[in-house]
Amino acid sequence: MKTKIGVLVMSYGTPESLDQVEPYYTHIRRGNPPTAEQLKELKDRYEAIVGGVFPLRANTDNQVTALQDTLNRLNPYAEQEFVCYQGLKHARPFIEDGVEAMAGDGITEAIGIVLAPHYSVMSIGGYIKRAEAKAAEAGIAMKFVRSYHLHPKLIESLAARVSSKLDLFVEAGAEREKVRVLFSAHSLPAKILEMGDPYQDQLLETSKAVAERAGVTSWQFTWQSAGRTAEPWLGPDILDTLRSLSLEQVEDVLVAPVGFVSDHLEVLYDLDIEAKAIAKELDMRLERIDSLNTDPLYMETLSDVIFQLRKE
Ligand code: FEC
Repeated sequence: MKTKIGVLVMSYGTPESLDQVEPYYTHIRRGNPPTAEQLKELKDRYEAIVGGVFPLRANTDNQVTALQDTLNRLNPYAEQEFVCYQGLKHARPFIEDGVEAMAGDGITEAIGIVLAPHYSVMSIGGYIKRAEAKAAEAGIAMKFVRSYHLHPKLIESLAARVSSKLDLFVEAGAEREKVRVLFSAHSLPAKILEMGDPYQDQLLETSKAVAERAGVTSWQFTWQSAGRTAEPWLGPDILDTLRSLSLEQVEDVLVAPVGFVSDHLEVLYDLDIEAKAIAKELDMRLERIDSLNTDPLYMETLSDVIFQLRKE
């Protein structure tokens, strides 16, 4: 019989229905319930994207299934079988539930990976800390992938997405070189820079590698989706970047949210609705690259780094 190696696939998590938005938001806010106004504002955003459906849930389910298939199809270890478990940061099954499920299935060795390519102590670091604590309690030996932001297959799939959308601008009459490519990612509190956190540098490295691979020279990086708190967040925010580009007479913009791997609120609302509305006001054309979701090259990226870690 093959030995089962657990793979804890971790992702942000999303509510299951509109009445689950409040506990979800409270969890994100570390137990502090949102005000009625904050709650309404978040529910309105979910309703605006797809009328109360939560696309991240099905997308994460599909990514986990596709990853398990890819891992076992490309598996270089004949005597082992990879079994994927889901562990979500802010919704069920929580990270701890995923570790418990592995223990319940008799798994003693596992690898953890997050469906987000760039490391920050405030993002991936948080996932790993929780999984590590639960694994120690459950007696599972676990190793973790920390980042995979420069994996050649990830860069290739992102570059292909940038190129195909640039072709559409050209078909519509724009000059390829004049389309400004905006790489973006979720902002974090600016204090991470003083902590020597690699998040910003890794995002710039991904952006540069994708631009080079796609032959793009007119690009810049911008933040998006900053939290609604009083402390300073990393900027500039994409909405301010669009206003500055308008002053530079830029008319065509392609957004590549390289910090995200799936269609969800931060892409479908913050970019497709909010940023597009500002672009329209500024008389700019704004498009977005397709999300990776279950792209086979993305699944191979994840499998490669898992196999690599297994070898170490
Ligand atoms: O579609 C969905 O239901 C979920 C979309 C979603 C993703 C996501 C990814 C990241 N976040 C990151 C950091 C923060 C920090 C705070 C924060 C707050 C929110 C709120 C919502 C939300 N995030 Fe998120 N994030 C998603 C959704 N995020 C909703 C609460 C309302 C709001 O501020 O908009 C601030 C928490 C605090 O108050 O302390 C920090 C990072 C990522 C990318 C990495 C990852 O996926 O884990 C970093 C998807």
